Amino acid sequence: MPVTIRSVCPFDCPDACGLLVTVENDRAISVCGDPDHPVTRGLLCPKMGHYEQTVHSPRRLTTPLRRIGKKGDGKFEPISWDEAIATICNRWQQIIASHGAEAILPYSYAGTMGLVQRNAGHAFFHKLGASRLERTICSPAKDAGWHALMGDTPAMEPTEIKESDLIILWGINAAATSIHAMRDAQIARRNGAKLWAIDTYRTPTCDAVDEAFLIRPGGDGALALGILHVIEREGLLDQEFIAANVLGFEELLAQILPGCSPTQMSEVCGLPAEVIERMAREYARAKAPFIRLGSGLTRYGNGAMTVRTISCLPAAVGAWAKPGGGIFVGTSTGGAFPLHSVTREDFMATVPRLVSMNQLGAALTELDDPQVMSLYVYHSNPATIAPDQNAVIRGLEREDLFTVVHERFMTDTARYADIVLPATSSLEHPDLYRCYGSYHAQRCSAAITPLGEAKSNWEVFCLLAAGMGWNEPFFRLSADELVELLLVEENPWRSGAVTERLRQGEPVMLTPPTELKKEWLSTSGKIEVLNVRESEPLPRLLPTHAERDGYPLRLQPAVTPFALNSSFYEQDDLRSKQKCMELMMNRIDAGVRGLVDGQVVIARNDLGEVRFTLQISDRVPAGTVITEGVWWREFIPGDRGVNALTSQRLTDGGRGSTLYDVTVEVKEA
Ligand SMILES: Nc1nc2c(c(=O)[nH]1)N[C@H]1C(S)=C(S)[C@@H](COP(=O)(O)OP(=O)(O)OC[C@H]3O[C@@H](n4cnc5c(=O)[nH]c(N)nc54)[C@H](O)[C@@H]3O)O[C@H]1N2
Ligand SMILES: Nc1nc2c(c(=O)[nH]1)N[C@H]1C(S)=C(S)[C@@H](COP(=O)(O)OP(=O)(O)OC[C@H]3O[C@@H](n4cnc5c(=O)[nH]c(N)nc54)[C@H](O)[C@@H]3O)O[C@H]1N2
Ligand code: SF4
Ligand SMILES: [Mo]
Repeated sequence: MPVTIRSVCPFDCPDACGLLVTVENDRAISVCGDPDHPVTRGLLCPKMGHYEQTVHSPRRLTTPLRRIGKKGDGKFEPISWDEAIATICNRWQQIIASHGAEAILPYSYAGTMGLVQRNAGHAFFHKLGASRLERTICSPAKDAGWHALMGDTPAMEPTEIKESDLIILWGINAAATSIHAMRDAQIARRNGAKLWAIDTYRTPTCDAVDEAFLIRPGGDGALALGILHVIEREGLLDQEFIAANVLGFEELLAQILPGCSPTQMSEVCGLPAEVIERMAREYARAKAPFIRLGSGLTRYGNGAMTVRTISCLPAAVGAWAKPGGGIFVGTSTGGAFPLHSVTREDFMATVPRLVSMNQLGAALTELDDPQVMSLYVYHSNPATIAPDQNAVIRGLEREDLFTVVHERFMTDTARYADIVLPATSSLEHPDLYRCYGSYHAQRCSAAITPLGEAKSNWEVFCLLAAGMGWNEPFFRLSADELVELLLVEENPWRSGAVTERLRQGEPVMLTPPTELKKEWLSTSGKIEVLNVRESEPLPRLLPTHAERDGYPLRLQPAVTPFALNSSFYEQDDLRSKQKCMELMMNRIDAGVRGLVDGQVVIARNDLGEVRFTLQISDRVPAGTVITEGVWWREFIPGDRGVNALTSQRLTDGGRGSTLYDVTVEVKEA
């Protein structure tokens, strides 16, 4: 008899959907969205509609493996867990003796978002004394930009979008990446709200709004400054709100905005001056304008400043004071669960060096004192997703580097491993989930037993701790016991009753301990347009990195609705819905280069060369080229994916990746 089991989507998405999994004979046979979940309300994205095909994929790794071929060839033989753990621990003990523990580098990110499994290695590597990884590939520039203006102010309730009369989907491909926000925006639209999208090309989201504005990559700060200039010039500022809530608006008016006329800003952002003026008027006159800010525009050399500048807009027009008005950047519910009970910073005897995950290529090929001698990768696929793929692969090819990869699939990274360990999927281990697009949380148990000999992240670190001869009782706890440690005390975010419902596996809403949109948790208690603690005290125009590069086209590695970073490429149906390594180019740029639709082309810059199939498309403005998806090398025509063109440079704040801040030239192959 099939049974239905509640679970949670583990992927790096704002929504952490509630799942109903139908299980028969210990197999997941179907998955659907939980109709009673406050955010999901029965709707899953296309990626998760057949999650059972990922879980039971014939491609799943089911035993530990030892490399028998050349690094990268993907030739392995099965070994036992005992042998795998002994091999790893022996090798690490030798490395620690000869080079010190900092020669070992963990690399993990967000293959699973569960609080226990995602952070499962921290306690182990802290005790080992390994180098620490700075986990900043996604959008730390967004947090840095928000923090510079708003301090620790928590995000507004995202569902207020339904009460807005002007919704701006700014640098977010919500139809692909935030489908529940998109659904709420459409509800508002049916009630009369106007929807805008601001993007660099015509995404599916642009097709679903009233008006789409296509901007030059990295030009959003200029657009926001131009809008502020017009709002001030036309007397549309909310002086009363500013006087009561904002610090330093006069300085912005006096020192920055005079140089930001729509004509001047038009040159930077590419939108005509009259469009900037119209946007400013409509924004300022809306009753409750709501901006939903994505991460796309943060992955630039000026990303943090862009977020800070855009976030000034709701303050300028007093949108915060109105139901449905404001800007939503992302929730952070760090206070709700005592994560240090899992991550155990107290296990560190000293504080080892910090290595940026965005600079893995440099870490493996250039870093010394000590050189990185071992890399342990879990729930991440850096050979595919990390910037500067050529440098990463040069590092992974090093014969003297001992690489271990704990994975569900034989990824590009796993192909370079000395030892591969099979990982469970989220249906095979318990965890506690929260998310960054809403204030909910949910716990779940395993729905099926692990496939083959697969083990969860936490189980592997317990085995490694035993293999190192440690007697620490912490490493004998079960994952469920760790979940309990996270739930143990009630706190302002969750009462005893809410905690009890969490224990039972129900989705619950956490309560931010401050009054949203009323209290500004900055040093001064105000929205700090002027922040003298920042190296840049005022928002102003900053250039992207690409402006200093010599290539004529801006390249963007954008997302696809049918994959999530390099996850989901194992599903044949999802893969077949994507166009493999396609480069979208405007016909003007193609014409100048004598390129035709369907032709194989090479995009090139100082870092590498990548083969694409050209698609001439009016969805892309001249000067920009787009490719969607982050493909596994086994499926692509050339030898390198799009990240052979992206760089290890960092953002202006937050030390984030600048994956979208890229220039190339494109020629026939
Ligand atoms: N289907 C799907 N869903 C996903 C993912 C996925 O790969 N696929 N990835 C997940 C992850 S890890 C993340 S971080 C989120 C990211 O989700 P989003 O916040 O939506 O971020 P991105 O998709 O990176 O970029 C959003 C949009 O910004 C545009 N953009 C790029 N540069 C600029 C710019 O300079 N200005 C403006 N205005 N727009 C710009 C891009 O074209 C893109 O359409 O999505 C998550 N959800
Ligand atoms: N070109 C380009 N590059 C990008 C992006 C882009 O849009 N374009 N997006 C960037 C962004 S925003 C992000 S956040 C990063 C994401 O980069 P990653 O966090 O590396 O994400 P994924 O590519 O999804 O790889 C996750 C891997 O974890 C494995 N996995 C899943 N669950 C488990 C588990 O429980 N245990 C273990 N051990 N393994 C598991 C999956 O099989 C998968 O191979 O990529 C970045 N890179
Ligand atoms: S990827 Fe996001 S939208 Fe899709 S099921 Fe998971 S949480 Fe929901
Ligand atoms: Mo991300």
